This record gives sequence, structure tokens and C-alpha cells, in this order.
Amino acid sequence: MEAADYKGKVKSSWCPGCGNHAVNTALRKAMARLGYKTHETAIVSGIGCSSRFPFFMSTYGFHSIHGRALPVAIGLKQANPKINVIAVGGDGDGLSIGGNHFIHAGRKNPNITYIMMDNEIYALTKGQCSPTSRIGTTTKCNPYAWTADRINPVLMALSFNASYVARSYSGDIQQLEELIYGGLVHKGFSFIHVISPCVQYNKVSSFEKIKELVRNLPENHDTSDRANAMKYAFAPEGLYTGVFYESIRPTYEERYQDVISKAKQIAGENYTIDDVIKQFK
Ligand SMILES: Cc1ncc(C[n+]2csc(CCOP(=O)(O)OP(=O)(O)O)c2C)c(N)n1
Ligand code: SF4
Ligand SMILES: [Mg+2]
Repeated sequence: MEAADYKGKVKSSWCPGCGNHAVNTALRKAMARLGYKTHETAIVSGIGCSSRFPFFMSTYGFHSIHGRALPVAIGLKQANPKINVIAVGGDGDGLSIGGNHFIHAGRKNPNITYIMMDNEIYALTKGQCSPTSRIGTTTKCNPYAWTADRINPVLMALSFNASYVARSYSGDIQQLEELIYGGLVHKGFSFIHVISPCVQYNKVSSFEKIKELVRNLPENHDTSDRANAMKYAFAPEGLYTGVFYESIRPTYEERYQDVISKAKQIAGENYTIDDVIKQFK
């Protein structure tokens, strides 16, 4: 497979210059390196500009409802663990309405990849502030100033022990591809936070501004040291990019198989849902 083979029939509706184009290209390149088959891969999203992603791919896709990409993706993986499941969406989708799912996905460690395209705004609905908007930001909805502190998605993912945590930005497609590739081969919940500027509604966090802020994590950064990863995630001097943290522990699907095996031992191989219902009659 070539990266171009993963392009869907639907022509991208993202604005020219939108950061999400780079994320789409980087993901397709990483998938080509791994030889992913389109019929064995599903891209799951919520609602937002970024969540239109599945339409532009030739894999299976599920454009779910706002904030619900992760539960749908986890359910899909649990039902058929052979499928490569990639959840995608925006900062609003994953940190406002879907913030709760983000926390619990990390704890459960399903073997899926989650790519968050963070443009620090609700773009689809024409520019309201999001949990990552900078304090003082003005929009049509907040003509004077945005007043809430920001969520730091990398710090958040580290705090609930997501087992692969990385950050990149849409201006560095090579790094983006490497980090997404790392997330796809990782066994467990991989989270890639992508600073992905919206050229239409966010004039504050432009490509130029983000370029000034980003810097690579030091080459000797120990990715098994979660506390140190938190220090870099928290760093006030700039936006670090690279792999912050990686650890291996049993996945949700493996733990679930354990439960099934134990239940069969206790209740017997032929115990069915009808037997369960009988108990309540
Ligand atoms: C239940 C529900 N609440 C609110 C909305 C309206 N809505 C659609 S997209 C969106 C936010 C999109 O922001 P984000 O997830 O950051 O995606 P972006 O468009 O910035 O890529 C909102 C609030 C909705 N569709 N459904
Ligand atoms: S409105 Fe912003 S986020 Fe949406 S497609 Fe255009 S540039 Fe991208
Ligand atoms: Mg957004």
C-alpha cells in the first residue's frame, strides 16, 4: 500500500492551509509503512472539523456523535480486536464534552490510537473558545476576553497513565509521521496531541506563533520516567514535542479475555445469556 491508497473518495472539505491536512497525510504515510489493510482498519471520530477525518479515508469509518469517538472506538476494538482502530477528533470533542471518556480510556488501556487535533478553538461551530483556548482570547462569542485557564492535554494523559503519550504539530509532518507510527505500533492506549492550527477562526495560535514555541524533547529524555515527562509537559518555557512517555501493561482486551476465561471456569462453558435471564424470573 502507498499513502495515497488510503485517500477516500470524498474530497477534503478542510480549508486550504488547515493543519488537519498534515495530520491526514502523516497518518496515511505511517499506515503505508505498516502495510495496514483498508478492510482491517477503522477511523472513528466525534463531531468537529477534525472529526470529518473518516470521510477522507478509504478505510472503514464511523462519524459518531460529539465527544463519543473514544467509547465507540473502544467498543469496536473489544468486539473485534483484529481491527486497527484509530480515534480522531478535536480539542472540544476530546476535552469538553468527551473529556470524561478521555480519562477513562487511558485508565483502561485499550489497544487503540487516539489523535487529538488541537486548534484551541471550536472551529466547526465558527470559533467559540475551547478548553485549550488561551486566557484573554477574543472571539465573536467572547468579544472582551476568555476567562478560564487552559487544560494541558499531555499533562492530563500522563496523569491517568495513558501508556503512550506524544506531542507534535502540523508544521512538522516528518515528526508527526514518526510519532503517529510509534503510536500505531504501541500495544495499549496511544495518545498523540497535535497542535493543528485553524487558519480561519484562530488568529492567536497561528503556524508562525506555534513554530516559535515548539522545541524537541532532549535526546536523552527517559520515556519510562512519568514524573519527568510531567515536568516537560508542564514546562512554561515552550511546547515540547516528541514522545513524553511509554509503558507496557496488559491491554483492556487482554484483561477482558481474562474475565471471560474466569467466568467460563466458574459458570461453565455452556452458560448463556438465557441462563442469566432465568435467574431473574
Ligand atoms: C451534543 C452536541 N453538543 C454540541 C454540538 C455542537 N458542536 C459541534 S462541533 C463542536 C465543537 C467542535 O470543536 P472541536 O472538537 O475542537 O473540533 P474542531 O471543529 O475545532 O476541529 C460543537 C460544540 C454538537 N454537535 N453536539
Ligand atoms: S475552519 Fe479551521 S479547523 Fe475547520 S477546516 Fe477551516 S481551518 Fe480547518
Ligand atoms: Mg478544535
